Amino acid sequence: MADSPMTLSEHLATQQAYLSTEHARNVAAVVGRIGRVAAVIAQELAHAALRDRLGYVGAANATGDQVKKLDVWGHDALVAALRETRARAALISEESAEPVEMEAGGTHALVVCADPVDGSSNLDVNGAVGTIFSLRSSRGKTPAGPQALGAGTDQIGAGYVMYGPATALVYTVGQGAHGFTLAPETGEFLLTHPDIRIPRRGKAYGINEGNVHTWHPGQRAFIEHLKARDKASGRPYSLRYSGAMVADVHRTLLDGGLFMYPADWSDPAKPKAKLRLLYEVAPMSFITEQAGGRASTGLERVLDVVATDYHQRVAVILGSPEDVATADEFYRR
Ligand code: FDP
Repeated sequence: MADSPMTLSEHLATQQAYLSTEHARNVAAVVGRIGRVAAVIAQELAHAALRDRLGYVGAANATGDQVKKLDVWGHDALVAALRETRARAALISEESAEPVEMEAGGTHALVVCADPVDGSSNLDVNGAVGTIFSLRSSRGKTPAGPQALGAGTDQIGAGYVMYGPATALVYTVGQGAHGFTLAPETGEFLLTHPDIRIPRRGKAYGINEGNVHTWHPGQRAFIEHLKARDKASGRPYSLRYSGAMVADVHRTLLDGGLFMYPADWSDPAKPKAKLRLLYEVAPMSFITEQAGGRASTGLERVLDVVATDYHQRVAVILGSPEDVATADEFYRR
């Protein structure tokens, strides 16, 4: 009989050697706790239509998006879960304009940046959604929230949970990207995708093509390139887009290709991006690089972009390294 797969907590223990002792303990506590709250979120999503949890609350969040009932519920569930660990010092969340400061947990306490329910436009149509998180050091400072600002390379860990037909959790502490699947009968995440390696090139791209007229000319030319027929290089690529970043990035990590959300260049003096740096693009870019992929804004490496605002937005092109390198070339032409 095959050995039983490693649980998330067993796997977190194997990663301790790659982090300083104090950080390692806190990362294991926070990721383990996020795993447990994810199992609860998965249950809530499964029952949302039955419990009248679908639809909007009738207010906008810090970045102007209309908030859904499950966004608020997910934020509250995450805050409560993190408060139960002693490893956290603050939470930067899509659903809160300012950091949620928590009782300081010592020099190695963590600042968690999270989008509790990402892809919420999929909620009311029973589509896949996710939770994204990023971990940084509080450096023992109070308030801890400002310690989240800085480059993506400062992240100690990152991960996401995808609520699809199965609930999947992928995380990194800078030593590869590892994927787990929730066993509903035990509530445990089990290692099903150890050391994910993204293919060097893919066959599909994900982008909201309805925005084509707002794109940078390099972005437009790149998409035309992907659609052009060339048997030798495997083109045309197929279009795959779910509308939830977590689901689109998860597919891209496993199958290769690209996930893109380019900026709106209608006013070239002020390009406007949509996705948020701290709790969407930086963590997903960290995970992608750890899987052997690449993540760019078209103009620079995402992880080098310095956050100066909690809800800063940034363009992203991430996925198979050779595909992203080709996209960058189109931006330079
Ligand atoms: P959503 O607005 O539904 O929360 O977080 C933003 C996000 O979803 C991503 O998950 C997703 O990739 C993107 O926005 C979808 O945006 P479009 O509807 O503009 O394509």
